[in-house]
Amino acid sequence: MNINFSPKHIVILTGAGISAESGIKTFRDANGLWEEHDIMDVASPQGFQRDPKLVHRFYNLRRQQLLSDEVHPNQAHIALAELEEKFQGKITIVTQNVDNLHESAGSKNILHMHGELLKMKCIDTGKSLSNKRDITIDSPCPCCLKKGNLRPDIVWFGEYPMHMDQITKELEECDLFVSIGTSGVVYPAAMFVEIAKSFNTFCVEINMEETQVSDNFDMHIQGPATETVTNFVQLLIDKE
Ligand code: BJW
Repeated sequence: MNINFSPKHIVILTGAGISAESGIKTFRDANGLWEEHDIMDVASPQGFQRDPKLVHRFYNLRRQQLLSDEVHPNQAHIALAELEEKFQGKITIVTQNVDNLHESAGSKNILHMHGELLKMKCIDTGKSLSNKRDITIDSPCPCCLKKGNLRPDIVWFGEYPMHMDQITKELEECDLFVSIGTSGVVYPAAMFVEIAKSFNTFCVEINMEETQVSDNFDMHIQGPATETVTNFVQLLIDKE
């Protein structure tokens, strides 16, 4: 494993695989979240309209787990935070994850493209508010005071991901793109490697296994994130 240049601007895309070793379930692996739930029931605006109680329960349970003592950032999150601290150039983490483990590890420059578990949104105004509590269909919205007007601040299927202008700009400007622990099946994140490649950016994929987009990368590093990300970060720090 080596790269023969010193990058100045790194964009790192993370997916559920980076948080798997912190005890948070991925979506599509065996025993993943989508084995227990139909995707469109819990992660679409139509599902929420049909059964808001079910959707609130799904996100309440995930929020409770995130806030419990059992979940902590792992070595991969910590290595990325150390990289941001030591690296002379620019590091941007674009995460599809709705957990806060990059923040807890100490990373600063993070774009949550699929929203955040610890935020809720007023359905009428779209205003986003911090939230650590369960939401129910009877919770009054602190913004408009109406009951039943709160939803998780999460990007569901068919909705436009957050920060896309900023992400596209960063993908056009970076000289190293690293994708960690994502299956590459959900768009637009799945096409970030193609955007980066079209600007001749060196692209690295880190995953437990080959994905359906592996062939688009210049380098594929296989293994658990806690080992592979730590080793890759060390390589980048040694180049400094
Ligand atoms: C490890 C590991 C370890 C495990 N170490 N690795 C037909 C064609 C193309 C597109 C579409 C289509 N029909 C519809 C669409 C669009 C749709 C889409 O992509 N659908 C696909 C399913 C086909 N996308 C959308 O609707 C998005 N919006 C949109 O496209 O707007 C229009 C637009 C167009 C162009 C530009 C801009 C906008 C919105 C997508 C919203 C996704 N939301 C979810 C749920 C909400 C968040 C939540 O509840 O948490 O986001 S779905 C779910 O999938 C979640 C994730 O962020 C996302 C990605 O999953 P991820 O992270 O890749 O997890 P897994 O489980 O799939 O993979 C884990 C990986 O880790 C595996 O590879 C393992 O091997 C690996 N791994 N342990 C290293 N220890």
